[in-house]
Amino acid sequence: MCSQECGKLLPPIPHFATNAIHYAQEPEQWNSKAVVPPITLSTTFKQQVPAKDEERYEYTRFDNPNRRILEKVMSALDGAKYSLAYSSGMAAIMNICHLLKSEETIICTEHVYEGTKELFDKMQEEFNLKVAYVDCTDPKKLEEKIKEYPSTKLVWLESPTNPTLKVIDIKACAEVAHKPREPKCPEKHVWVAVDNSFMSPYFQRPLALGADICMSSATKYMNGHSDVLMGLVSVNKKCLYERLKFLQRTLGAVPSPFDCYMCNRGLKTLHIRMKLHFHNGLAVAKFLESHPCVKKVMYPGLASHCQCEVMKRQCSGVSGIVSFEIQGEECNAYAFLRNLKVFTVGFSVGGYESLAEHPYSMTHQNLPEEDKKRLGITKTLIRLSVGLEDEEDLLADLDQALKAAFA
Ligand code: P1T
Repeated sequence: MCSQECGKLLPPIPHFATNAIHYAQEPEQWNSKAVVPPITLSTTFKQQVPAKDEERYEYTRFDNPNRRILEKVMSALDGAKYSLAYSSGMAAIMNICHLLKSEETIICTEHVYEGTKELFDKMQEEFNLKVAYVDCTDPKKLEEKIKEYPSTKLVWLESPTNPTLKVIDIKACAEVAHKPREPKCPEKHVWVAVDNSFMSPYFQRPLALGADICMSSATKYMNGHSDVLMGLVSVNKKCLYERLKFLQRTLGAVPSPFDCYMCNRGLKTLHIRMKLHFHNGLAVAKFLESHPCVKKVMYPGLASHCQCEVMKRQCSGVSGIVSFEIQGEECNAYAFLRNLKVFTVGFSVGGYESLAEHPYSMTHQNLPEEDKKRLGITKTLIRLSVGLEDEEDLLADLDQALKAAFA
């Protein structure tokens, strides 16, 4: 079979690289005139007068120079008014959960990172929030769920989803969630949050598509070097920002100045890394689609992906995450993973290095068996995070491991 690409995607976002490199980082703002923002490790800052001043630094949990730079850069990249940084992607999600009051409902797309589901389920069990799951690849199903749960306050989307790379029409879901409901009052407004971790703002900007909250595990593409754990959230509404800012300060799950420095450094090359992740990801997806040891390839950059039309409407590229079903059984999947040499078997995605994992027994191991079955997380499913190595080395490694898996 000859693999086809999905076709023309959105044009690149103007000024993205210039903003990543320069926005809010003019050397004139610090005494040294350093071109690279200096790292400020101090946890406390001298106060000239003991009065409140929003612009001044007081205590590093509240704000610090490296976090402020990173948050400003991130808001420029996400096309947002405000951004906030957290000590991990999960910490960011936890802060968003705290926007809800007890008895309010989160409607979450059923294809979702397992850590997110575990957190939502715990919030339901112990904090009296309601959680309902639905297949948001069909906005009509989301609409029905919102009607079923009049206390809906948050719709949680992830696109593409982890690990089967389903694509959700963010604009259509946001329109459904934002339909006026009776009684008409601001309290009834449903917030739409999108986990953008698998795309980065270089390829997808959820706020421009109508979402209220864009969340990213910056541990992935944003930092891009597999050496920082971080979460980032962007919003446009001041009321949301103020509530999140309060939670960021009081829950205190904030990143260190050093990690902010590192992530900001990673952002400088995000645009070039994403182009190469796309190039290598597409090459791997096409190669796998034509390989006799592979049953099915899931990659939103291929014409065979059933939501590739949505992808073309909402993205300017596709990342390096490719999932596929190997022929045979679990033992063949294990043998494939054991024989990889350039790809490393490990959790996470989005680093410069290629990784491979077995969602059934790794990232999604705690999902009940019936959920795994319904969501297509089979024993023969493999997820790849295609890195920045040479294309021919990646293809050769996959080829030899696939052959060895059936030898
Ligand atoms: O690991 P952390 O920075 O806390 O981010 C959590 C998270 C949130 N959202 C998505 C879509 C994710 O994939 C993750 C983390 N995922 C992995 C570690 C993984 O291997 O899939």
